[in-house]
Amino acid sequence: MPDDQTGDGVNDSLLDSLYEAVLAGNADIAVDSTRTGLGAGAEPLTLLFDAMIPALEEVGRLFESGEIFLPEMLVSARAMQASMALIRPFLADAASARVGVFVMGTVAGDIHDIGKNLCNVMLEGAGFEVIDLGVNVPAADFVSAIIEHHPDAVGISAFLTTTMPEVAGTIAAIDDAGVRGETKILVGGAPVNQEYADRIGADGYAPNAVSAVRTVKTLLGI
Ligand code: B12
Repeated sequence: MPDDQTGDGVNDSLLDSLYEAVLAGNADIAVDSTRTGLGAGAEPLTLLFDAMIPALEEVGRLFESGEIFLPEMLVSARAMQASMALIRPFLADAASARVGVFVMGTVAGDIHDIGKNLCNVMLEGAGFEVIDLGVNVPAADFVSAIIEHHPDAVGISAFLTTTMPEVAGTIAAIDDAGVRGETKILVGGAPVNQEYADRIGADGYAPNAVSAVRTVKTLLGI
């Protein structure tokens, strides 16, 4: 069961029901709980970080230990995405001025996008124009996007240990194409860490969407 870690007074039973709904993959209840919470003035980030994300972490643990299988993981992901759609406007509309352009994508071979999408929403909320290349993005497409959009920063996301080498490969392709220029490269995703980011020559790493915004702003001197 999640705690009200942010202490903004959201009813614990609402957080519990949202947590259980995402865990069980019940999108209807997840959406209902999210709507009720938002209607009662709950902080969107509390719903995310104290209920929805812990539920997906538990889903990952249950999958790893063989207690649930891919279909269960999929319905939980769908419940999370349905709830995130309600939260998105609260986070994305916060910015008053545009501070930069951010190109984001999940590497080739990888279709995980919930974490990436959450980063996008928070970046938009901080004033970035986000160009989302989607999932399963070949290194060459990151290079083309840099040539086309001249972004202030590029985010490369990976969620599998098997697709982590694609992060390094993408940075190498950007370097080889001679388009790194003034662009800062951030990397992230569940298996990525600061040590790996340093080793492959990324400019920054962040473990979650909140620190992704903080890190890119620091890198760009905003
Ligand atoms: C949901 C999920 C799925 C969904 C994805 C749906 C979707 N649209 O994304 C589905 C069911 C499709 C799926 C499929 C698979 N999955 Co999966 N999945 C997960 C799960 C449970 C949750 C991931 C998630 O969304 N977390 C919530 C978000 C909010 O957190 P996050 O992803 O970490 O993102 C945050 C940070 O990482 C950071 N961040 C993310 N991106 C970026 C980018 C930048 C630039 C920055 C700065 C920061 C940043 O900010 C985010 C927000 O705070 C994880 C378990 C886990 N603990 O991560 C397994 C997990 C990632 N999956 C796993 C596996 C094995 C698979 C499959 C191979 C299973 C299979 N046998 O087919 C397939 C792979 C398909 C493929 N080719 O990509 C393993 C990976 C193991 C490993 N070490 O490689 C995990 C860890 C589960 C486990 N414990 O075994 N999966």
